[in-house]
Amino acid sequence: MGIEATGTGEAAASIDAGSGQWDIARVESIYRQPFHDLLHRAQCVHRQHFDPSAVQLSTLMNIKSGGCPEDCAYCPQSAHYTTPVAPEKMVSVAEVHAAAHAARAAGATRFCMGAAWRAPRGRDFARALEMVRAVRDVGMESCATLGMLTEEQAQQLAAAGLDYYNHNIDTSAEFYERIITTRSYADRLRTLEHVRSAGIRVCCGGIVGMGESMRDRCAMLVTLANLPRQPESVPINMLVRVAGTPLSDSPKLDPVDLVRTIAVARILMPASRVRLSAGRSEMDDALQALCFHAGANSIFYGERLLTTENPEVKRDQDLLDRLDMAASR
Ligand code: SAM
Ligand code: DTB
Ligand code: SF4
Repeated sequence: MGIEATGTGEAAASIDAGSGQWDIARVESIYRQPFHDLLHRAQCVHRQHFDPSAVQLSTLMNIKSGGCPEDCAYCPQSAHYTTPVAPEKMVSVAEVHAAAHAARAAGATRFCMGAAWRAPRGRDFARALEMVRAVRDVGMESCATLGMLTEEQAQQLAAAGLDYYNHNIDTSAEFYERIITTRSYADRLRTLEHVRSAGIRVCCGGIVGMGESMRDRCAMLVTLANLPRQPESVPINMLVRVAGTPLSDSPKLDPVDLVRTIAVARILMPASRVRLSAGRSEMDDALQALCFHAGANSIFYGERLLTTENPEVKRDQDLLDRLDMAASR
């Protein structure tokens, strides 16, 4: 049984130009305000831009698993670490087509393809372009996350009809250097510029629970909110601690900090889809409900993320039903 998209759920949401108005000290004071004041404010902002019962559903597919040359300390797909993930060949266009069909039948509206690449190259990139066309043929919104892009590659993806490109800044510029050494924060921002100038919508967020400070979380949200145009989608991932990665023993994040981070994201980026992303398998229903109340209005939907578990479709349908939430684009 699928979830039916209402298609009417949202108020006319226009994405704010990132006006550069946010600074870290001000955002820290928002983050730190009394919990119920913060949630009230986030819920008010949410209702000015969205139907609070509407949720956008994205399904992920890993089109190239493992063996990545980057050293992201959180990632089980990095070739630098010995993890349960084995490198595999890129999947076929037919497999993508079939998976997109199944995702649409289950109620998802967006199909997101992830590849464990530093950057796409040659024939692999040509195949990724075909995959974008295949997803469009199925009638879903398409999203891809393939690593760094040149200006030309972004334009080719746009020409293939790509709707969204996911490229996360992950954390603050300061903390980033402790998490990834094989590329810079500036590299990340450059790809985002290429995506924007090609006319593709931006999906950009980060990870909480990596041992970052409250200030790092706020600084990350300030960077996102002050982009020349705010990202249309903002995934907030809670670290999935995978054996063999340098962050496998990170202390568990206080769930209150996850909720605060989502509320602040909602306040700073009122018209963006804030996605409660990785880590939901470890969250109970009450915590997820609180995250929706704080302004999250999108999830990854389907039994797998890229290499790790996500809640079963039936469990999500049941939770959304009980919260009177329905799917919308
Ligand atoms: N290789 C491309 C890149 O890094 O841009 C695309 C795929 S990469 C796996 C996409 C995003 O997944 C990362 O930017 C990170 O935010 C998130 N991610 C990866 N491993 C994670 C983990 N263990 N827990 C939470 N999020 C994770
Ligand atoms: C994003 O922000 N989260 C997704 C998607 N964009 C590509 C990936 C989460 C990955 C979690 C770990 C894994 O399954 O490998
Ligand atoms: Fe590679 Fe992306 Fe994983 Fe980093 S997050 S190791 S770039 S797949």
